[in-house]
This record gives sequence, structure tokens and C-alpha cells, in this order.
Amino acid sequence: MSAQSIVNQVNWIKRPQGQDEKADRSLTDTVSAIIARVKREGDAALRDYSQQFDTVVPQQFEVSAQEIEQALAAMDPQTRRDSEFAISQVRRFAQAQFATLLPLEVETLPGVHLGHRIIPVQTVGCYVPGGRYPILSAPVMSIVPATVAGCEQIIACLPPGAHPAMIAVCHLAGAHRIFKVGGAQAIAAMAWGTESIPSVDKIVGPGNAYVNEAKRQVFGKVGIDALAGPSEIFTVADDTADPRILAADLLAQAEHDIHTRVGLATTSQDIASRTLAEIERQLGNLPTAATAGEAWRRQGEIVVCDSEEQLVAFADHIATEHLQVHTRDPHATAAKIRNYGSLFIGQNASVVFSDKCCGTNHTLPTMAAARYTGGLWVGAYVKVCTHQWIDEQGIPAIAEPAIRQSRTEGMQGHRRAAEIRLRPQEIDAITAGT
Ligand code: HSO
Ligand code: ZN
Repeated sequence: MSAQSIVNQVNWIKRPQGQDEKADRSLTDTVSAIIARVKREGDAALRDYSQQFDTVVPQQFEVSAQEIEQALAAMDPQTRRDSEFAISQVRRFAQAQFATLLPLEVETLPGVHLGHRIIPVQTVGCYVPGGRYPILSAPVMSIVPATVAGCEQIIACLPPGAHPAMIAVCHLAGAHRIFKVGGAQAIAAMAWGTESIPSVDKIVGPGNAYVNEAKRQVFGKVGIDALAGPSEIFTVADDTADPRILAADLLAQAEHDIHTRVGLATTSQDIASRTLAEIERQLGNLPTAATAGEAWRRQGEIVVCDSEEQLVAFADHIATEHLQVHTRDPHATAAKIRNYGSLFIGQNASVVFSDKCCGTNHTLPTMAAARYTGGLWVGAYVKVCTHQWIDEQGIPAIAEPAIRQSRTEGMQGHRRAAEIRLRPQEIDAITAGT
């Protein structure tokens, strides 16, 4: 077993990107220049950036009905059925989750009525990344929950060079309008609007470093979901795990990108050694080994722990995007863990199933963001907005402390507004300052 692959000191938390401050600054500057220009010049800037970054300028940015028909017709029928299956699974789960988002009316004190309503975000922009593979499930994950939430206008942007099947899936998933524009310029367009592309209320979906930086910079003007970094997978395992399965799942995610982070923590030295050997064996005949092997060599880790408690503590510490649990009683182990983007309980539940079609959303927090958030879901497309109404009998209980607090704080306008509710017959005197 190579010493460098078995570590006790874990590097997982190190940021995969952004260690170089200069590079960070130049990314920030490049993206802010792109956003400023799109905001100023609209479609003209989009044409320029498309030429510069994608080397194609679409005749028009919006995908026409005819192009959608062509994309659907060109799609292999089984591929289409598989995408429709993924859409229906993601929809079913999103619908079930949506059903848990209930309006609320409660009387917290006699006459004090408080509540909330669940209101869909009106317009949503789904960014669909290009990248190394045409990942057909990507548009499904950002568009389908928006349809379930009831968003009125769902647009999708994808790079002009994207595979036509990606356009077809955007349509099947329920996008109302689709645009061929990618990168930071697409994010800028959806945030500020151009002649062709409407501005939206919220932008969702993963992308490369430029897309992420653009989302970060337009946040505030629009809502965003999260800033997704390179994919991550970690498995916690005991001596009941199967090294062939452990290796296959780690390599599956490793093929995404050389920056993918993959790792295993196990209580078994034997499983650690055999998984290490198995990874090398499987890399020997994996067609995507150039990427997967590079990711494994750069970021791969196998950690040997003394106990299940250590496995759990370790998992909580790294707060990974995907956490697989391959232990004797995986449900019991899983119940003890709190930080993960999505949890894969037992060895049947491969991350790959969620990536493609089991129905959970594959857009998940990376870089330890799982400490404070879960992944993309139907709840990200709605607002939980409160309201209140006060009966006459509820006024004193609320107005009296409000008046005292306002006076203490020197907020006399607030004090008056509260006081006229308590003594409405004295409104003229109160507002006259007597
Ligand atoms: N693992 C990726 C999603 C994906 N992988 C889709 C393959 N297809 C991010 O969670
Ligand atoms: Zn994946």
C-alpha cells in the first residue's frame, strides 16, 4: 500500500480551486468585465463573447420551435425514453417534497394571527453546463423542480456548442424558452436581461469557474442556488464492504474531472489495501482512465480509522457532496451523520443512480457547503413569505411591549404607529405629539 495514498491527516477541506490568489483576482476581474459589458451592450456583447469563447455565434440566441422539433427527432428513441424516465422520477420526488411545504396559519396569542404562504419564484433561469460530457440529466435537475414549484417562466441557457439532445431534454423537462448562450455571459444576460434574453428572478444550475464567479457577482440582483465546485464522493466502510464496488463508485465520479475529489474512510486495513489495488486494476481498463486516474492521483485518499465513531466524525468533518455508507448496519451508521449533500445508504445505492435517474436531485453542495445547506430541491424555487393580522383582543399584548421598546430605542415614529393601534380614539393627539 503506498504511503501517500493512506493518510491520517486529511487534505479534503483544502479548496480545490482558488489557492492562487492572483488567479482568483484575474477570474474575478474577467467576469466582472463580462457582466458589465453584457449589462451595457446586451446582445452585441453576447455575440462577441460567443465568438471569443465558443467560436460560434448563433444566428439567433433563442432556440426556435423548429430547432426543438429537429432535436427531438434526432434523438435516439431509447435515449428519449430514458430521459423521460429520469424526468418522471425527479418530478415524483419533487412533488412529494413539495407536498411537505405547507401554508401555515397560527394564533400565537389570543387575537394574534401569524402565518406563511408558499409562493413560487416567478421567473427562473436554469444554466445547463457544456463540459466534457453531454450530461443529459443536468437540465432535468434544474428545470423539473421549477415546473413542480409552479414557476411561471422557466428559461434555460446552454452553450451554443451543446449537443442537440441537451436542447431536447431542456424542452422535455419543461423549459418554456431555451437560449444558446453559455458561460459568464449567459449568467449576466439572465441577471440583467438583453434584447433576446429576459432577466429572471433566480438563476440555478452548476457550471465552470466562470459561471460560478458570475453567479456570485450577480447575487443580490437575482437569487442564486449555490456555487457548485468539482464533484466529490466519499465512502465510509467497514470490513463488510466490497472493494470492487468501492473502487467502481469512486472511479465513476473521478471520471468527471481531474479536480474531482474522491475518498474512502474505512475501519478495515484489509479493505483499504484491497480497494487501493482494485482502483489500479479498474483504471487499467476504464476508457476514461486519463481523467479518472489523474483525479485519483491528485486528490484520491484512503483513510484508515479505528472505530465507527471515527468514521462518523470524519464524514461530518469533510461534509462531502456525496457520502456513501457501506457498513454492516448502514442505516444505523447513516443516522449518526449530519453533514452531507446526499447520503447513499448501503451498497445498492450508488451515487450514479442519483446522478442519472433515481429521482433525488444531483445538484448538491460541494467544498463543505453541506455544513450549512442541502442540495437543489423544489423548495429552492419557492419563497416562504409570512403575514400577520391582529384582532382587537390581540392589540394590547403586542402594542404595549412595542411601544415601550420603541421609546427605549428613541424610535418615536414607531412608538406613535404602535400607540394609535392601542388607543385609536386618541389618534389625533398622538400624531400631534401630545
Ligand atoms: N455527479 C454529478 C452529476 C452527474 N454525474 C450526472 C453524472 N451524471 C454531480 O453531482
Ligand atoms: Zn457523477
